[in-house]
Amino acid sequence: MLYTEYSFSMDIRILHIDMDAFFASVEQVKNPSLKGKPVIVGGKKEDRRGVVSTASYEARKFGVHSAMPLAQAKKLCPHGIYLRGSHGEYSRYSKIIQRILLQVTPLVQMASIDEAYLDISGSIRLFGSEDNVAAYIKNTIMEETQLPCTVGISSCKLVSKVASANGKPDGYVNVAEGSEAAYLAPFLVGELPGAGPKICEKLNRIGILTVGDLAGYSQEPLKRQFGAMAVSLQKAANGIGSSKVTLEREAKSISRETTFPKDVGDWGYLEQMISYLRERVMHSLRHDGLEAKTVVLKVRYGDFTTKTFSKTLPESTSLDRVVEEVSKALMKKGQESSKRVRLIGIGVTQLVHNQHQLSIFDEAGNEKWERATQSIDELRERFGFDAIRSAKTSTLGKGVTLSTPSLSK
Ligand code: TTP
Ligand code: MG
Repeated sequence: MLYTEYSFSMDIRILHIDMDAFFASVEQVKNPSLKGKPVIVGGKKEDRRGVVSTASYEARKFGVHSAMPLAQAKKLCPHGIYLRGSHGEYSRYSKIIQRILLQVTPLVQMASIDEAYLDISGSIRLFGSEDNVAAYIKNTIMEETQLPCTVGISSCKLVSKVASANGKPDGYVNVAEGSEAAYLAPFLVGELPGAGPKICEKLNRIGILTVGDLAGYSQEPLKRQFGAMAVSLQKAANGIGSSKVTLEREAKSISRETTFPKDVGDWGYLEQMISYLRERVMHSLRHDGLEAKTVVLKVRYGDFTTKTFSKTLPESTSLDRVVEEVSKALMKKGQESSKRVRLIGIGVTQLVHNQHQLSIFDEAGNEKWERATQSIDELRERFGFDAIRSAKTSTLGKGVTLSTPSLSK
């Protein structure tokens, strides 16, 4: 049946991710002998002044926390390992994390060096579920950086942030649509982002201890106490908040990759998978009205060595046919090693806004291809990417589910 008119509504789902004990965890990755030990970043043990930047969860057991004077931390945890920290490294890891997050959706807002909000509304279908999106992010960050993080998902930024804070460390909390207020109700008001000590003290004085107390308090007396802020406080307490993620910058590349459940040695199969991933990349590229100049193949072998092979075209393109030829040549290079493959992916970089108009193709034959591609794109936009499958990817089965699909932009 052909549907000429259809409508659908999509619930907005916001994912918040925050790295666990970020600076301290990076130090533990850099020096694995520190794993499982109380690591305090902020200064050397002999420093008299200064405050704690962060403490590993092992050190937090002794009461050490961010912003505590180092002298006090040393009293609480004299056997701790005190480090000055390496800020260049933290930024480097932050960028790696951001790159991974951009594989899930282009709608990523880095809120600080170790946290981000993602609008995952449009990615859930590809991953199968919200839980899969969270698992993908946690697993990929762990695989690429060895760093733990916590993820919260809800319908707005505020609730997702509370959820991730509450799931720490190495956790995941999903607050279902409609249950935001009930989820927040038992927390102390101080757990609401933005409710600082002064506001909390004022709230406590009028008998408001929990978020639930605040949500149910009558508005008029609250207005007398807090003025205009009363409305935003009660909104927050009811789990109503912004779901708008602010984008940092435009996409620099588009890629798709997948990790196999078992290492693969069959290059015929790998070629089909690459064809499938490439078609998805190119579809997304055209969807955004872009063309690319460089094609990159990424192969992670069974022994965890990762290699990238790339080729830059004389002219930018958005045509599958052109990129297919390049990717085949790159696959030959990737195959030179006889190792089995753990992960494979393909991407395009050096993106420019569409240079070519349908009617002015220089190369004979391209116009036909472009028209055919356009029709396929239109059908896929309407009925989903897998509604049409090319012969090259047919033996992958209907509706490929990538074990770790990656949608990077
Ligand atoms: P946070 O995310 O607040 O803390 P965290 O990642 O160390 O621990 P967790 O999220 O698991 O509770 O901050 C991120 C980094 O920012 C942190 O590792 C160090 C730095 N930071 C400071 O330098 N000073 C501070 O007061 C805080 C709160 C953080
Ligand atoms: Mg953190």
